[in-house]
Amino acid sequence: MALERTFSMLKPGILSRRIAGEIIQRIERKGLDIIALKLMRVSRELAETNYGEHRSKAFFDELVEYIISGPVIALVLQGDNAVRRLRTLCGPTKIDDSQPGTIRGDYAMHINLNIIHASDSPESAAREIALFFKPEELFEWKDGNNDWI
Ligand code: 3AN
Repeated sequence: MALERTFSMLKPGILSRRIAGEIIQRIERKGLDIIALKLMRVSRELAETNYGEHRSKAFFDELVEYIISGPVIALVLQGDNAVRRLRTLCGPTKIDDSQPGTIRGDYAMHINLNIIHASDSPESAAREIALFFKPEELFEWKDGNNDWI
């Protein structure tokens, strides 16, 4: 299996709804290693760069305004097939396709407020991690629990 890193962002709204702990707990319980985590405000420039592929879409301005509207929690997660595993945990982008049990299925009502970002490929993950974190902000670790998951 491929050991991968992926990038995730808990979007604004998570803090004000006081559900950051619940979401992070789901990620931890799945077995992904948190190797970087920070609370930050995303600048307009960073938001526009991160979502650059959607620049021509009608929802782009609204998406950028939402991402910069309050602090986010940025994470780097590591584990076997981490990119796919985290996407599965989040559920599909379209809320009506997100089953109960997934993060979006359980916590989100609207596509534009779908509460969590997860990289869609190892290449996107590498690009996004580099945008949000310096290399020295990443900490790999191991403990005995890895033998059980
Ligand atoms: P994902 O984040 O699941 O990879 P993308 O990359 O298609 O999904 O979309 C990025 C973000 O843009 C989504 N998380 C969502 O917040 C927003 N978004 C995507 N499609 C729409 C839409 N049709 N209307 C409003 N917002 C959207």
